[in-house]
Amino acid sequence: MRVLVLGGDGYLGWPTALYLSQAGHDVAVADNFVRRQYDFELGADSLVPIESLQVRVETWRQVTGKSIETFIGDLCDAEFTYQMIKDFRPEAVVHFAEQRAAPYSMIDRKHAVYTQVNNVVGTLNLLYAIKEIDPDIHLVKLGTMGEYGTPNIDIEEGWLELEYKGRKDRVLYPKRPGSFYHLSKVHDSHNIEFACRIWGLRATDLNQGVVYGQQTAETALDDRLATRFDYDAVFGTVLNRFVIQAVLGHPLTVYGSGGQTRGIIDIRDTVRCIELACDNPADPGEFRVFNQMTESMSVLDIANTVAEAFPGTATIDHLDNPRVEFEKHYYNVTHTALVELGLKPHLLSDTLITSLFDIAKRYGDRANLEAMRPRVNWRGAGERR
Ligand code: NAD
Ligand code: USQ
Repeated sequence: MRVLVLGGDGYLGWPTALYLSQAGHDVAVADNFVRRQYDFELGADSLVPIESLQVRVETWRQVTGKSIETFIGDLCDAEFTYQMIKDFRPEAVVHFAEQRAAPYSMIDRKHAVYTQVNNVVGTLNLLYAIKEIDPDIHLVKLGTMGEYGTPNIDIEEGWLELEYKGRKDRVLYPKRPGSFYHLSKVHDSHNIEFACRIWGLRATDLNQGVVYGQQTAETALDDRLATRFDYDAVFGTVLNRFVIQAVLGHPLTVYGSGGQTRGIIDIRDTVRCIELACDNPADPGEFRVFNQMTESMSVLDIANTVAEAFPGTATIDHLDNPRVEFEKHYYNVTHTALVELGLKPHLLSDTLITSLFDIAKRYGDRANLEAMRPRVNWRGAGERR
């Protein structure tokens, strides 16, 4: 299958492109490298060094003999987006190419506006390009579990069967997300559902939980194929941060009591889920939602699990929560659709955590401890203009 991976230079897009290429698909990646610019802006960097996209692709060719085509440009540039779809003629488009950090979107007005414009406009350009060039293309879009928030009822896979005053309907699951970033994903979901409904497009919205891990079988083939390993308080995600903090002798930074519970998933399952979604496309006109997570854990449980697996001493620090979120809440998520398609989840294990400790140790001297403390506060006034 011809698969175009948008955001193919990022933490998840790059390993996904390699996984699909290794599985025999014809793969192209697109990116505008804005993720590398956020690092310059924030004075942060991936703990594991990453090569340029050109070196990555050339290394992949040397190691496997397989080629990956590249498209360098911005999805918000409609001309670029249309031309790329016309040139590559994908059967599936996997869309990772968004600003994905909740704290980044909460820095101030400018970053909130940037995040929503980048994410919503990029996706809208893509929907139009698909509709006008080849409406049969299957859009596989990365959404997020955080779109739902933490409602006091079970979370279903995107849709809810509702009975109200004696009448029944199937409605999009009500959303109450926790950042302007997460809201951008809700806006995307509505736009995509609308495009499926009015133009008959086919789409799968993957509401993914927090990803952890750094290696896949393919990225491990050569150091130059490595993907990012972020630990800073803006882009570092919780489990990866705790692993790196333990290795650096930094207290594990649990925000508030740590009772907030999230869906999590191993990066090796992420890449497999994408392949499963591509191999089993949505029907024309169908807006399909899968909850792409394999287990739920509270932040404190994640911290305790990492601390217990750590061979030395790891301490836990409860910081004042910089975010506005429930720390005590109900959380029960349906996530069976991908398993029914064949996913065999890697649940969080000491073996995986130990392998992450080894990676963190190897590159620990690159860490900047200044980047560890959260500086973005949800209640902050932000930039005034
Ligand atoms: P990332 O920031 O590492 O990768 C995103 C890539 O998209 C970057 O390389 C960036 O340069 C590119 N990009 C952004 N805007 C673009 C634009 N307008 N045009 C072209 N390229 C653009 O993020 P990631 O962690 O790989 O996440 C990928 C996707 O998965 C995101 O949509 C994110 O919301 C979703 N997701 C991530 C996680 C996680 O834990 N990392 C969890 C759930 C969902
Ligand atoms: N947290 C801590 N300490 C930390 C970092 C985070 O307690 O040092 C807490 C946060 O307060 C939050 C939880 O851990 O309650 C998760 O935070 P996170 O930064 O790991 O993840 P989040 O902001 O939700 O965003 C990440 C990705 C995003 C993706 C999302 C999936 O950056 O792209 O959409 O995970 S989900 O959370 O399911 O929406």
